[in-house]
Amino acid sequence: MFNKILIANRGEVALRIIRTCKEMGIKTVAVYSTADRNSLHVRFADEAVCIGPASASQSYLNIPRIISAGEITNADAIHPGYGFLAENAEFAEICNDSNMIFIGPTPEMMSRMGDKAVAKELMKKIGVPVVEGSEGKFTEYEEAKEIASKIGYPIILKASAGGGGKGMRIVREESHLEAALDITKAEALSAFGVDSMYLEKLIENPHHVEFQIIGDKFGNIVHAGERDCTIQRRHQKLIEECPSPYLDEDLRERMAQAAINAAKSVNYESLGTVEFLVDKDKNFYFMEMNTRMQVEHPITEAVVNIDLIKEQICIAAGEKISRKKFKFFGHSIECRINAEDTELNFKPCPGLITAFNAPGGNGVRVDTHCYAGYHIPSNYDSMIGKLIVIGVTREEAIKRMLRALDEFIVEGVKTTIPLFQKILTDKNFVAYNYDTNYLEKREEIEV
Ligand code: MV4
Repeated sequence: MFNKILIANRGEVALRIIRTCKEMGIKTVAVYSTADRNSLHVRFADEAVCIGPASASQSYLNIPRIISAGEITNADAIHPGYGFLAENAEFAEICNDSNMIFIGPTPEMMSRMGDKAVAKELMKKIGVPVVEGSEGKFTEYEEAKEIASKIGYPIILKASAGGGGKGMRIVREESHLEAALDITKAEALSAFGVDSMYLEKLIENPHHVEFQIIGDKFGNIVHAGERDCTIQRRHQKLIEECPSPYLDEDLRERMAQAAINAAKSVNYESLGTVEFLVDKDKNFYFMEMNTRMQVEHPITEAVVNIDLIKEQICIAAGEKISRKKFKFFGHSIECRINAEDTELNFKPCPGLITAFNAPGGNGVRVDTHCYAGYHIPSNYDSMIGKLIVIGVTREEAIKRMLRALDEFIVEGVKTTIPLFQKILTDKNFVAYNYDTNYLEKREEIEV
């Protein structure tokens, strides 16, 4: 097992990883920017190294400084968390070459799944359902036009290096295709450095359902159920729940098998997530595979009673998967509480938290790095924390979430708590009568 892990991240996720390390008897090294000097991950780690100024590109994305911090503190592994460098294959390779094990899959697995067009072709080859579309990648308008007219409009253009909704554009008629392709290619070039694209038929009003995969270095691959992340806004998930109310047992079993086959096709190891869209007729389609821990992992932890980060660390250290069959119990829901003004187009509200009370009690978990007197920096995401509840039934989980939201006091900055109170009392939410356009529709109605 590892002696000391450097956590190449900040905020609630850095804290989340430190907590598991402490329980495992592993020492921890925090890295931090000057904006995070007073952050809890700095206080709770055994050692902390300042790696640069506030801007992420000079600190949490600065590979040489993170590697140096690991070397001077004698870390033998690096956990990337989510975001920042978590899906950067080059970073994983540099960690491993510097004799600090990257806690995640191999760089090869990361780059194969990181190219969404390559991953999709691989899935098609092994019989995992994908949306009808282009074969491989293209950049030229003439090629896009030919494919789109064959499959029919509306279509969606996607950057092969994108993912999570970045570098995507819906095109409803041929006359818009050329301009849309130009803009999407330019966006992809500036965001990812490559402008190759693929396209597919647009699935209207889909549901987002993803499966948690766990693989070890011995070829064992299991799933730990699904998460329904259909409530999103501009590709930012707001609410996640497990199990998905949209699946019946038969569909769940078929999707789980497809997710396992997807992971097997690259001999996947570590934690991973296979994301699907499910359409109104309950057809499902592979979208992408994320090669990292996810923000929403605690709802899976709640229903299967596992520490996913412990599992991930053990796998990276060469251990076998601890459990091959999971017993699922109850229903879990997570709300991502952000410092945002929902009445001003979700404008981020960084600043000083003057009063803070995290809820507790039966079936409630709060993952946060915030406290009264904490200053939310403007340089990073605006997440205050995650509120996770578990109940025996979905109905109980919703009631428990409302009770916990009532106890959640955050003063000094605007938060998304009032929005969650509205959504969780909306009869359409309670009846699971919605799709991925739920919030956009609401916003149209409410303005
Ligand atoms: C799509 C789609 C419709 N048709 N692909 C967005 C995230 C990325 N992983 C895939 N995404 C989508 N891909 C086809 N062919 C609609 C979305 C999409 C979406 C998916 C899940 C949840 C929210 C969404 C919001 C907008 C678009």
